[in-house]
Amino acid sequence: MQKDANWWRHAVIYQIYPRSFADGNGDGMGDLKGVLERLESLKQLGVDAIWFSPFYKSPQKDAGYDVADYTDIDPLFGTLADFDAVLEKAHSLGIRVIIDLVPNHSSDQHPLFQAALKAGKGSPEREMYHFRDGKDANTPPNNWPSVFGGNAWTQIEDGQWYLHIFDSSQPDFNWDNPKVTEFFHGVLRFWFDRGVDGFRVDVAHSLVKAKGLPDLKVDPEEVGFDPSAQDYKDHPYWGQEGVHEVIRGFRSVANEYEDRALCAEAWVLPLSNMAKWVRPDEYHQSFNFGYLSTSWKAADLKKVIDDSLLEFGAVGAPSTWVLSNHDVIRHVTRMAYDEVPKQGDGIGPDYPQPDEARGQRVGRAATAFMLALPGSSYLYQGEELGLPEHTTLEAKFREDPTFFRTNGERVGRDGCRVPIPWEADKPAFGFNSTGKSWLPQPENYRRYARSAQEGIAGSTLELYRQLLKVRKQFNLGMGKLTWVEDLCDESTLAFDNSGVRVIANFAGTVALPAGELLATTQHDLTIEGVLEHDQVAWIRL
Ligand code: TEU
Repeated sequence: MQKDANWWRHAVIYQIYPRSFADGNGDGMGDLKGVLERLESLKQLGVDAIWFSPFYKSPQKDAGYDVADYTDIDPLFGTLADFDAVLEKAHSLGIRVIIDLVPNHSSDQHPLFQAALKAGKGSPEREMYHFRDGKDANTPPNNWPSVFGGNAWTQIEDGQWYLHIFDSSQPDFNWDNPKVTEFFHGVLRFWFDRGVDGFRVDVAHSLVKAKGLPDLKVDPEEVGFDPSAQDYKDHPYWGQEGVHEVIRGFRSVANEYEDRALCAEAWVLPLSNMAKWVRPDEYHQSFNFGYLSTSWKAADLKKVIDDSLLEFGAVGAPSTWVLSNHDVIRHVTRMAYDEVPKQGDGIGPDYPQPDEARGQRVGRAATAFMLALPGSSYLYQGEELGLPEHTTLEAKFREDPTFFRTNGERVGRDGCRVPIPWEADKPAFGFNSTGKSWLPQPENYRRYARSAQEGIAGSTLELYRQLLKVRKQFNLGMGKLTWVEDLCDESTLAFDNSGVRVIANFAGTVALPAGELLATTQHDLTIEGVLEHDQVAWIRL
């Protein structure tokens, strides 16, 4: 791997969701062998790094975000040797690898939690987690809700309760206990020593809880998880000041090694708050969820980009940009609607179905716009195919704990996690050779298969390849954005970055300025032509 201490400042990072990328052993569940076989395709796509969602030993109650052993691979996905092989091959292809750290909670099957259960009330083992007596025999210690629905406390046999901000199978660690810090520094070193290039840190904003675990002052039923509805200054577990000390600890471990990077998954708003997470001695990057949540509207996009560059720039950090991941409705489907369900709620067969053509058009434009922005971008597996959400998944296939904890009221996130299609005419669309698939693939995935797009001018796959190629050629990730104010109004946005002019049209048509057409979402567009609505063009200045 070439040395580059700044790789994370400009990298395009591709998220692999191991359950659904490629299945090497044919059991219907993706695995590391499958990843190894398909790595070349990511090289051809032109990404700089991969982020792996969890592949650790886990009972899979929350698709692997319930870790029972932080330093071993679940047999579902393979072995440590399989991981080493993936890492080696990725590095030989010039692709860096970051993995997921889940420090807010473990699985209830983790030996530390099992020991805590056994050791009993008041023991040092229980101090690794948050065990408390209830307000009375049947009332939990406070009113905190679980992100997945219901209460954040579960009572055990001896009457005590334990805290879980997510599922009851995911007890929260007690980050006031130095033993927890020590444990996770060990985990970081284990993987850094093995050669990983960094970590994406799960729910990075929730690790530290307010002293005494006070009640939420707002109605938990109402605000639940929505970050925009919460007052962070006063919130007892999202973005507590003490969490920054924990982050500095992670950073000092990363600094023991060369060229490593840490990215925070912190759903905190406003952006000025999020920027605190990427101060020079904290995380290198943080997902820009403000950007993800912004709809395809010229004025809103301009504002969120300006705010991001300003706020992250003020602390010397690059901005990141992201449109899709394994927790949100895929962006080509989100953008097919005027109104979409709340983050995490998902779309089921009873919800109005998306306008697929609109979603494709706007979604491709949104990506072409994003990939020209300076900073680092995240892509979610399948989006390079324009893959839509599975919006008609039947209840019997659902696995997301959100579905079960809300009695199906919120269908949850399974629709964006369906195995991706590789070959249109193969079983399971080439996900494996047996045709098994842990979630059924909808029939329209055939059209989106990689084989149906490879070498086809105007396909989404070829669009992504071209965008990534030009982005690299002009080093857009390290560039500087300047708005072309004369071309910016309520229906058009234009900016220059490193000798490339990017024009996005939101309504009507717009004439293109002179210059070589480097990339465009509008197939067959020529420089003499006009850019239609919801299309983007990159032009050499
Ligand atoms: O997600 C953190 C998080 O709080 C949300 O994205 C959440 O998934 C969503 O709001 C549910 O409605 C991270 C992981 O990305 C997610 O997959 C895990 O389920 C969660 O942490 C718990 O580990």
